[in-house]
Amino acid sequence: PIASLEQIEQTYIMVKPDGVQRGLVGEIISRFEKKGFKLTGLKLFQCPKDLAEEHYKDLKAKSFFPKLIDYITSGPVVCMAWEGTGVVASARKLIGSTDPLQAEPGTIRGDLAVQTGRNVVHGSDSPENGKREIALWFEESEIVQWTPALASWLR
Ligand code: FUP
Repeated sequence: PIASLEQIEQTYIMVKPDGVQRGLVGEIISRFEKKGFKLTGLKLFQCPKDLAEEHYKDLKAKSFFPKLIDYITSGPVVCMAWEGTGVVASARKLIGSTDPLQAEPGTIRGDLAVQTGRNVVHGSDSPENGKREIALWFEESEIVQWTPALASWLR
């Protein structure tokens, strides 16, 4: 059945600086494309410290918070907005557990990372946070609503 509009969610996915520097951007984008989600926003971006702190504000009290902020701001990230039915939970499954050593093989972290503090990718943990994070990392004009052209280029 065709998904009802209410089931269509948005999630914020980000290739972290280690993922960019290790040349994993294409590989990571590819996993979401192949799964069948729709890309609605994409940019390479140097994150300022205040934005990193806002993004991770729920973790402010954690001992690793300063290191996390240093890591996320240490080089460019690739910011993405993805849309689709159940995309939030599905993207979390594709990404795998926070600790890459616990992440299942076949997941992005399970296949491509070793350390929790260098886990290559971020994905929103709820539809509400998906919306919040997309609004935080993107200008409204950077989000593109589009409809596939029904493979008309094949004819
Ligand atoms: P996740 O949703 O999988 O990104 O995990 P969390 O929101 O719990 O953590 C956010 C980021 O904090 C992780 F990607 C990496 C970092 N972190 C640490 O560096 N040490 C920890 O013990 C837990 C998280």
